[in-house]
Amino acid sequence: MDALVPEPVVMGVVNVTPDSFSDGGEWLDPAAAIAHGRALVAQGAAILDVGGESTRPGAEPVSEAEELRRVLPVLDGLAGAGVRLSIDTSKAAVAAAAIDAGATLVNDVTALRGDPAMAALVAERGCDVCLMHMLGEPRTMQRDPRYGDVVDDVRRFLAERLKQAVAQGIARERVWLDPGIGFGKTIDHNLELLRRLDEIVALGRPVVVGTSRKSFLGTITGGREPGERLAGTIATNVLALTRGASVFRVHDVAEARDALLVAAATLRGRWLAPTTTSTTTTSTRTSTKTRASRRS
Ligand code: HH2
Repeated sequence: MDALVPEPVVMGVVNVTPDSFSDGGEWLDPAAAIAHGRALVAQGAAILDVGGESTRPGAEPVSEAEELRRVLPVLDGLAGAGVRLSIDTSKAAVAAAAIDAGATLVNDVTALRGDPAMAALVAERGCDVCLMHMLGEPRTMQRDPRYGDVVDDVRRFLAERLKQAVAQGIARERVWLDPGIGFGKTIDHNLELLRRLDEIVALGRPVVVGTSRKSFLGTITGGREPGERLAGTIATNVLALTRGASVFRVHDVAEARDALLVAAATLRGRWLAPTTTSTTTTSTRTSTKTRASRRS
């Protein structure tokens, strides 16, 4: 099995929001967001995930017009940057405009439940879609989340959403799955999902993991702020790789990419020339500003 470990795909996060839990407000200006996206490409991102609405615990929804206003100039500015573009949205109108601007992946944290028009749009436009598990909705999801067996429950949910997507005309090969780390989960739920991620991978579709800077990493390490959670992010990404995850959604692309390439080469027992290039060093970059986290 180890001989088959593919090159990990690193998805860099471009949050065009005032209130994201780790970098809110840093890239709200379109020019800053475009420059940030280009920097992530230089660091080796294969995908840029552009989002205009925070999904942190307690976040208030954003209107369609505002979300479009935030993400469209950034997608336009990043088209031609040499990587795939993903739109992190649960609104079909935002996804449609993003696809027109060059996005080829819809990252929908509601797994096509947020907007009744989303499944038909994805089917018609033939793009890839990431279906993520979330218990409840961002405003309330961290209020005492409960499961029978968290891994069984999340696996069943994702299998059902995959079935529904296919029933609505989306090709099975276009669907990626994500356990939704931090979305209606306690620390123990997150850890159990990561420990038994192979059970989600067994559904037979690419698995995306998003642990980057999330607050369970801060809590486990004794109260680290979001900008101090890179080591925890890398540890969880490498472990997720060993359980078969293939796409890693991160804020700190250069470091995650290097760790994942070395871990994948080690699992395989041989290295492959990387298909993404990284032209930045990881040792001289300044750390991102820290901010109190509200995500578990
Ligand atoms: N996590 C966040 C947002 N989108 N999409 C997927 N597929 N998986 C994730 O784990 C995931 C996601 C939250 O992180 P971030 O975008 O940095 O924060 P915010 O939602 O506050 O903007």
